[in-house]
Amino acid sequence: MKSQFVLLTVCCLLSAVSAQSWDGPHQLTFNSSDDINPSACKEFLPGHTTCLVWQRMTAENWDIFSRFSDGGWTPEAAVTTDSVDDVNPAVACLNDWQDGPSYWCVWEHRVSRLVGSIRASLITFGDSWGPPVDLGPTIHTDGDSAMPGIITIKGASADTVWVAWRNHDTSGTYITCAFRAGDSWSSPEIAVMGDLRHARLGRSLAQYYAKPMLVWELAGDIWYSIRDSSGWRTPAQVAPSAYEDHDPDIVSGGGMIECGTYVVWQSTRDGDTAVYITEQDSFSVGQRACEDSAAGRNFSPVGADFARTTLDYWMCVVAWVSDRNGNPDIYTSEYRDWDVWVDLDSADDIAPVVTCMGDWGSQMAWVLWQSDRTGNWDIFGSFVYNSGVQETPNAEVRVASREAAVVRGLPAGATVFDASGRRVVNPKSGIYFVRPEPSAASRQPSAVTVRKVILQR
Ligand SMILES: [Ca+2]
Ligand SMILES: [Ca+2]
Ligand SMILES: [Ca+2]
Repeated sequence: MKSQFVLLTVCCLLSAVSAQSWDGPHQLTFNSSDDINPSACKEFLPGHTTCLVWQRMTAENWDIFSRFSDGGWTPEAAVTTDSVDDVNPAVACLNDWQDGPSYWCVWEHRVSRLVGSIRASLITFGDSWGPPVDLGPTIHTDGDSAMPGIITIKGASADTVWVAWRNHDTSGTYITCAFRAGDSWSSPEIAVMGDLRHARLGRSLAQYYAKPMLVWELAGDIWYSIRDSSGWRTPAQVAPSAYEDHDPDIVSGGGMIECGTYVVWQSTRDGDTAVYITEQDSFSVGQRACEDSAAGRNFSPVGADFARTTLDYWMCVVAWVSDRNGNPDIYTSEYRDWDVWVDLDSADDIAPVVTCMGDWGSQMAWVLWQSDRTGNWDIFGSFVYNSGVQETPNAEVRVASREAAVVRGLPAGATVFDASGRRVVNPKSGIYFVRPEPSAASRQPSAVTVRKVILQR
């Protein structure tokens, strides 16, 4: 019994240490009205300025507000305070790594119970939000929403801003998109038709110039499409499974940096409601991103590009909600910690988003979410720093190539790592890095090649 108590105590200490890697929670709204639906830049941001937007019930309709992290958080700035409901904001950053960044905020502007438009407004950091621009119409019914998303795509001379939203009319349900190249917005175009839900916009895997990418849910499966110059590609499925797959998100790669894109979502494929993530160069296989045992239900996964690891490519932060402690709490997995709680307040903590920023010396991730712990909904956030981990000449874990071999079962004695270099004791199907048992003649781990494999059970 004593040893069990000691073990339990150690586990509690380890858990506390892990969670303390997140500094917070910091309360970011203080209005006694409801502040909900936070959103923040998905792009990895050079410097230290990201933008948080959310909606607040004021004067009996919803309005959009913003704050900027600039070392601390700037005072609130209204994006729109007009007399109809303005809901579901999203924001993206235009940043040339030299001047002050600019940000586009988009949201649903509900003119009536059924009809509205997608509006966009621009701000250069330090100025005020500009007058709103209508990007295109929306039709919504009770309980559904256009949920606009926005992302910037780095170009040779200027960035392109892409916006996508869910729409429907008598011809069916579809995703509409519009883009801004130069000084004007394009007319809306239909990206994907179908009885889809939970569409999210991000960037595809790319070398230097990414392409817009959409994910969505259709009849319990996850699908994606990428837009080439000729239009949106034929949709393809993400990590097919006969079980229920819901609520995908795209974890975008960095702006000027060569790095990939992941898809995260929730699935019942292991018999519980859990969060899964693909590899950055294959959307065909998912690996679990949360605990197996006593993990409760895990849902609403989101992510952002983050940090360089010993595997010499970029890893991401994924945040989600888990109710394993009896109420919704915020959890994350990131490059060094697996299934870490960010906040365990007994209130309802939901709707997380992730935003990451920094320079080559230190990188910072914020998880932002809404909580009702104050007696009304407010926005809270916690942050973590990553000083970066450099590849060293004698690093034990290294990748020989980015190509993965498909294997069924692993060689006896092999050591298995996940994409962030953590050892995996009982790997499920997924993408791993395998180091064979060194021979007696070669006990130097650095002399052993690590192979990337797709493990199929
Ligand atoms: Ca309003
Ligand atoms: Ca909670
Ligand atoms: Ca509030």
